[in-house]
Amino acid sequence: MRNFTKVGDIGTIQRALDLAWDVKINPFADKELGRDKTLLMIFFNSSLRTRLSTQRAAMNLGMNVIVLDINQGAWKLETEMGVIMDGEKPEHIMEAIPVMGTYCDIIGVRSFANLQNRVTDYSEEIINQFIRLSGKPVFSMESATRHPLQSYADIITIEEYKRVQKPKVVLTWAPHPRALPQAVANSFAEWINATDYEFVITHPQGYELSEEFTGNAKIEYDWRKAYEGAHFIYAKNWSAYSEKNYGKVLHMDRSWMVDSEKMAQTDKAFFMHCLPVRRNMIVSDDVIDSTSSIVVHQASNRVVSAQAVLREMLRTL
Ligand code: AN0
Ligand code: CP
Repeated sequence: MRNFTKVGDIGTIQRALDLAWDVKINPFADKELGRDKTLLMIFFNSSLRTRLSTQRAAMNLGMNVIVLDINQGAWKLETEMGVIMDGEKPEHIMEAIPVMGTYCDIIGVRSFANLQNRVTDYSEEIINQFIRLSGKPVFSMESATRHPLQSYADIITIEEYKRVQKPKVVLTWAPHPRALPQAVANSFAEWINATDYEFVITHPQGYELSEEFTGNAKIEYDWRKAYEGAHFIYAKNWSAYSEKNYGKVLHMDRSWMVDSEKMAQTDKAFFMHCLPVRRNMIVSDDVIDSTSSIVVHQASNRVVSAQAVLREMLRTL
């Protein structure tokens, strides 16, 4: 595997899971594989889990790691082509990316959607520029439209906790005060669609996601019906995707918050969220503090997904 930006890059879900169990059984089995190899992690946006879990995964594989927060100490980077650079930004990605490529063997990139222009965001300009210009294998640490390392960890977590062969998995929109990308929800839908689980997405009118990602999932506007018999409730906020309202917070309807009344409709469902999560906006304290909440274990699996991906990339260097 040269680049990793979506589920198809790693192959089938079964293969992804086999690789993950392999990493889980013995996390240090491949610590020679990364010897004298350097991972460069580039962050255009903040992170807690991705940064720490990916670094930990790389260290388990014996790699050296360099981390750069573009917004803290690096030159501000111009990303537009053909511009007269008389503004704020002293350096262009046309030079910066190939230069960064010379310092490492593998590059991880985190770059969120700017939520201003749907066409620009969904063309995945930033991560594609890294793939085109760096000369090195590139993986996504959340791009404009996807967060594959998160979705991979989510599937590992569901497999560990499921009590039936084909669980009912529900992705529910939940309120949030600021506009967030659709990436986590898109990616979760893309990965769940690659499984044989029953999959329902529930959200208020106006928060429809791109059909490119939702595929054949059942869209249910009535959360009561969606929650009925669910085995996993996966909460996430996202801003509007529609052309007219792209990137907007249409409302913060707090009746969509995941609370114990809603969880009581399920078949003893587990509560999942990628984190960071706003308590008593997305989920009530009593749900996230209950034994049905598996968010910390879910976050711990980010080391496993990152290590499985890095191991595959190291093997093809
Ligand atoms: C980001 C998002 O919703 O895409 C990152 C989640 C992993 N969340 C926030 O910015 C709060
Ligand atoms: N879930 C996740 O990617 O978290 P961070 O934004 O903290 O990396």
